[in-house]
Amino acid sequence: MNQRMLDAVNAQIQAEFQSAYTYLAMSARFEEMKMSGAASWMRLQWEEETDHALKFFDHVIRRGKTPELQQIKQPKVSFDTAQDAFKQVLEQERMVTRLIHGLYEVAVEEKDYAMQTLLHWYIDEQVEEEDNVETIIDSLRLAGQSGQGLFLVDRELGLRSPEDEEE
Ligand code: OFO
Repeated sequence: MNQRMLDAVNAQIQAEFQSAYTYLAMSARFEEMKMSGAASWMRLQWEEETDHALKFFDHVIRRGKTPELQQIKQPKVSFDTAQDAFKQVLEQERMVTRLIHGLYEVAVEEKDYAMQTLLHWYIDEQVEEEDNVETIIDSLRLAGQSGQGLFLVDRELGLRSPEDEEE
């Protein structure tokens, strides 16, 4: 792995941890809103993003290099409805998708075939994540902002478990 590739992966490790941190802050906000299902969903998402960061971290080490961890900023989280929150999640995931695609372009330019193979997993993962979040936004739209519909969606979000996630 050359220096350009390593710098790009270090930046992506930061982005994954940053994203994880934002989800944890969103989990706290949902706890405050007494939506424990959505809070639990966000907490699992925090775990998943942390795993994404570690997958890059381990790959760098396996390739005989040393990851250089970068600063994680304070997450700015502000929303009053679940629909708003999940729209922000979708924006965030679309941004991560762009970063992953950018990283793939670097891997192609640098002829880093091992990195390209690793990134196939992330590219697929992003398609799945965006799709899941769009489905949640649709459910929230149908449920409306209050009442039983929202209660049911929150309960469903709380059913997400680590076993649902593919490695
Ligand atoms: Fe959902 O972002 Fe990681 O890769």
